[in-house]
Amino acid sequence: MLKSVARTISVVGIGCALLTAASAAQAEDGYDLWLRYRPVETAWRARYRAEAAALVGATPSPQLAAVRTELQHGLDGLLAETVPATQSAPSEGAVVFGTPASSPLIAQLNLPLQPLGPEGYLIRSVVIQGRHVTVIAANSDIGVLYGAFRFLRQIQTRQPLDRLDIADAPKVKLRLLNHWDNLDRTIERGYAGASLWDWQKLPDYLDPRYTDYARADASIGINGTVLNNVNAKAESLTPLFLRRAAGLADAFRPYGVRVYLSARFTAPIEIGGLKTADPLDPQVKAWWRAKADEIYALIPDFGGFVVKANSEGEPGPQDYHRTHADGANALAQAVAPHHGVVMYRAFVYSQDVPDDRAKQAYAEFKPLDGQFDANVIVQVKNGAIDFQPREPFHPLFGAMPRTPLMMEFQITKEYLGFSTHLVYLAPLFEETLRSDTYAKGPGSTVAKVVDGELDGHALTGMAGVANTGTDRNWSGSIFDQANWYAFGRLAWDPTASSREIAQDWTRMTFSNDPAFVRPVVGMMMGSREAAVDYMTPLGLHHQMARSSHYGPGPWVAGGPRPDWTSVYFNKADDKGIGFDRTATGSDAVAQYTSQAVKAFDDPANQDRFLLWFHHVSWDARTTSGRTLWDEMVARYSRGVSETADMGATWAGLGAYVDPERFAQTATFLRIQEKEARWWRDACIAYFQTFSKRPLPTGYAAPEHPLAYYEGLQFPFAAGTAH
Ligand code: BDP
Repeated sequence: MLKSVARTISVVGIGCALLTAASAAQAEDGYDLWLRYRPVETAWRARYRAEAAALVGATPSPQLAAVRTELQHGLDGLLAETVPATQSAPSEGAVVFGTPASSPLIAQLNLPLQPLGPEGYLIRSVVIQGRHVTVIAANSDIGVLYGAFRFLRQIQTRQPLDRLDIADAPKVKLRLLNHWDNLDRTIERGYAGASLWDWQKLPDYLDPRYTDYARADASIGINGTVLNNVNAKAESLTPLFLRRAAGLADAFRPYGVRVYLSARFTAPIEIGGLKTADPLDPQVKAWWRAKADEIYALIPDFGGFVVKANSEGEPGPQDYHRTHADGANALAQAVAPHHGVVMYRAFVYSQDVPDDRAKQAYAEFKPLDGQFDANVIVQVKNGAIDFQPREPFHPLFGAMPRTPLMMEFQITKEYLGFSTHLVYLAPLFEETLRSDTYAKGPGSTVAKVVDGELDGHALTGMAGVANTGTDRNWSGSIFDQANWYAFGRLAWDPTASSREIAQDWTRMTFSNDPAFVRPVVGMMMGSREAAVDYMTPLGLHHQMARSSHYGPGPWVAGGPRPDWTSVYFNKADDKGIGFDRTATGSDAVAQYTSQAVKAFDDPANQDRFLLWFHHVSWDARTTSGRTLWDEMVARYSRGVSETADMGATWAGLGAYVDPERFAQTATFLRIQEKEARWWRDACIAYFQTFSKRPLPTGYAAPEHPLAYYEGLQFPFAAGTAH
């Protein structure tokens, strides 16, 4: 038997050598994401074939069937042969998967699974009946699935399979994508095509892409998806759309991805025929309860609601003189009998409060600490303004110890160049998560607030505003896939390293060759700082064009409200630039602990947040020794040259990448360089009207006069409602 397997291996081996050579030249469109499963190099193949020689595991549930399918598909692709599969008999080198309930082999091993909880897994090299095998074991079928993806990653990143002993479990409970998808399939702030959800054909037609979406999510540990825009339409809660959502839930269930919906606060009026949506009105409460019952009848594992209320014109409890807690609790009580949750967003700032916008969420939510029901989690953006290239952590983190707070990051790059700029977001996520709130002394990081450790919360979560769409490559560009990937990995473990995640992603997405991995990871790791430099250096923020948010607009003024303008945030005048948020200004700093404020002003951080917290005179010296004006020009220019460097690095890597992905990335990098220059030139031209200082020697003047930049218009820009 062994002999004949060996013979097959060598025959397939020759075939595959040819196949590998051919596939290097073959175009790829990015559809496979980081789950490419292309054959490993010959040197690894023999090794892996011996260590993953067979698949053993029963498939009594759809989840375990998904495990089997994924392992089969993955191993067949990576090892370039059909790996034999059986239900039970362990052969030498087999991969045995399952739970103690589904696999007698695993049950008899008495593995230490208990501490791994409902979603953790164990991958271990063991001997069963005298044979060396690898077990992928967990308490639940979904845990086994996560373990299977982890096992495949081991091969995809060329790690050894012998002597494995990996135990892992997620640190965060709700790991969700938030889709800002509208029911007409447009996507608010979406840059990767139309919505994946083909509502018209649902629930009868389940596009196979739904399965691939759920596979991708599960491969990085994402366990929930909010299907519709936070600017929700009440219609998403009508029977028609609920049936359609149930179709999606069916498609995602084998992969452990639960469906959630954004709820419009006035749905009881708009689709329920009530006269009010007052959360304390008994009829309103009853309406939400009945609605929840109706949803759970269709989607038994429905996760719950996301609510954007009294924010940017959306209705909410304050319309009825009730608090956010009243609003959240009314919905929470409706889903509580079904174990659902309410994720209530803290992204609020009022038209009527003439206070610094950065202060308003804290002002509204902090007094409500302790007033939310147990199944409410308050969803807080990483910073107090809005997903800017750089913001200090949101002051609510650490400030509401009696309320579970979840993180909201934005994966789609609304403020970071849409899909044509290569900006790897994990360093931004990591910077926020590692920030110290000092709420309970040093080490009270945002990550510890989010994973519940700091205040002992069991309900924990992290949401990422999704960047997916119908583009073949899912995310608008190949490198934007890395942001989806990194979000999942950080939601699983908020202390993970952005660099290590980049390494894994690069290896899985392109190549394991160190001559490729090293420069690409270098590019990725520097890319966010480059974007900060060419868009909003030194703590500037909210300087983009009005409404579309495409390109620079530091001159944006007027319009419906001051805090939707750029001048409100840059406060440029003859004396200097920046928002004074100290005690002499808006005093937003008072919302942070004094140690955190000290850290913001630390020389190491000062340049990062200088103009976020201070109005600084043009001639003030920065930490570099240059004047502020000279430093700004230097930063903008550095951002441009860093994008040019990325283009040059990529240009030298053609040998490692298929032509299609290589060429698209090269073109996007050229767009990025052009747009970085646009940002630099437009901002310098505008701010120079205040600084009235020449550019330091050696720095080129903006290509066009200011009026040119101010006059640029981009009607029908992507991601904007028309
Ligand atoms: C802003 C977006 C807007 C969203 C809003 C939100 O520009 O389209 O509706 O955030 O998060 O970043 O609610």
